[in-house]
Amino acid sequence: MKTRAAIAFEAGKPLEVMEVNLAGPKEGEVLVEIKATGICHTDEFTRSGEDPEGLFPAILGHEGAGVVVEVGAGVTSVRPGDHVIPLYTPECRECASCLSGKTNLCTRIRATQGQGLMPDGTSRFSLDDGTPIHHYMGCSTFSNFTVLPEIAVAKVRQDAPFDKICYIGCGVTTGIGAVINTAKVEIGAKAVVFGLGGIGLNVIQGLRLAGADMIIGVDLNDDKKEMAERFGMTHFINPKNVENVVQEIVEMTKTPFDQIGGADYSFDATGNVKVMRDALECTHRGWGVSVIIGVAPAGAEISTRPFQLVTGRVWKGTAFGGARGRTDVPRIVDWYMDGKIQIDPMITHTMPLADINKGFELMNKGESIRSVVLY
Ligand code: NAD
Ligand code: AHE
Ligand code: ZN
Repeated sequence: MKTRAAIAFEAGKPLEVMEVNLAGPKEGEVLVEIKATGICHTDEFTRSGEDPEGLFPAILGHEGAGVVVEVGAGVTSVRPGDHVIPLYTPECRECASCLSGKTNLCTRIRATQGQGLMPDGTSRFSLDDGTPIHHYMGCSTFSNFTVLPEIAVAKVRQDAPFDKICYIGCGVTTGIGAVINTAKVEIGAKAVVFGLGGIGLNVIQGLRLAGADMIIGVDLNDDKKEMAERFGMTHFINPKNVENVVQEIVEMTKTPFDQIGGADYSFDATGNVKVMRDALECTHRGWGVSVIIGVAPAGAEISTRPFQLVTGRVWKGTAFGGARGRTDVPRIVDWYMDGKIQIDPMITHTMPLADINKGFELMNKGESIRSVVLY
C-alpha cells in the first residue's frame, strides 16, 4: 500500500513529507493506522545527527497512538479495530530480560530494531525506486500507517483520545515511570528535576503522585517555570542566576536537624553530561539517588569523583521509565482517563503532518512542551 510519511533523508536536514510504499504485516506483525504522534527530543537527537545509532533514510517518530488495521499470521493478542500505542520498548514476556522481573528492557528484537529493520531483517517501507527506508525505534510513527511486531503494541481502551494518549507512548510514561519504577520515590522526599521539557514535567507530576515534599526544578529557560509550577514544582532555579547550582541545592535542602543537605532524588531530563554530574553531586551523602533520563550526544561521557559514590550516592538510568509496555501502558491510559494524571496542558501545539518541521523548530526554540501531529 501507499502511505504518507515524513522522511529523514539526511542528518541535520528538515523532514520531507511524501508518499512511500508500505508492505503488509508478516507473521507476528500488525499494520497500524497512526492517528496522532508526539515529537520527542529523541526524534530531534536522531534527526540532527547526534545519535550514534542514527540511520538514514528513516521514518522517525516513536510516541504514537492508533488503530490496528490488519494482523499477520499467528497474531493472537490484538485484532483489527483495537486501539494501540506502539512500544519502542517491547514486552515479549519470554526472553531472559522479561522473565528476570528485574528490567523492562526486552531483548527479543533489540538487534534488528537497532538496525532500523523488522525482526526478519527487512524493512516494510520503501521509496518508489525500491530503496528501503529504515524503521525507527521499531515504531516509525511519523507515517500515517506503520507495521509493528505484535510484541511492540499495547492494547488500550477505546474511549481514550488518540491526540492525548499518544504522549503515553514515550514522555508521560518515561517521566512518571522514572519516579515510580526506577527511583521508587517515597512520600516526603526532596527531589530535583533538571530540564523542564516534555519529560521533566512528567517527572514533576510523578513526584507529586509519589508525595514528594520538595520539588526543585532547574532550567535555563525561565519560560518553563510557570507550567512546571502547575504540575507541582515547589522551587525553581535558573543556573544562569546562581554561582553554583549544586551548592544552591545543598543549601536549599538543609534543615535544622540536617546540616549536610542534598536532595534525596534527582533526575536529569536534559541529555547534557555536565548537568548529569551536577544532578548526581547535588544529592545527599549516604543515600542520594540520581536517575539519568536524558540521551547524550555521540561521544559524550559522564564523569564524577568516585568519592561521590563511595559516600553513598547512587547513579542510575532509565529507559521508558522502567515500564513494561504491554502491562503498564494500558494502566497509565486509565490513570489519565480517571483524572489521576494530566496530559492536556502539556500538549502546547498540534499540527498536520505537512507542518511537522514546525514542531521541531518550536522544540529547538524552547517554545513548546509537546507538539502533536494529527493525521
Ligand atoms: P525538551 O527539549 O522538551 O526539554 C529539555 C529541557 O531541558 C528544556 O526545557 C531545556 O531548556 C532544558 N535544558 C537544556 N539544557 C539545559 C541545561 N544545561 N540546564 C538546565 N536545563 C536545560 O526535551 P524532552 O523531550 O523533555 O527530552 C529530554 C531528554 O530526555 C532528551 O535528552 C531526550 O532524548 C531524553 N529522553 C529519554 C527517554 C528515556 O527513555 N531515557 C525518553 C524520552 C526522552
Ligand atoms: N541510540 C542512542 C540511545 C537512545 C536511547 O537511549 N533511547 C532510549 C529511549 S529514548 C526515548 O525517547 C532507550 O529506550 N534506549 C534503550 C534501547 O535499547 O535502545 C545511542 O546513544 O546509541
Ligand atoms: Zn521519546
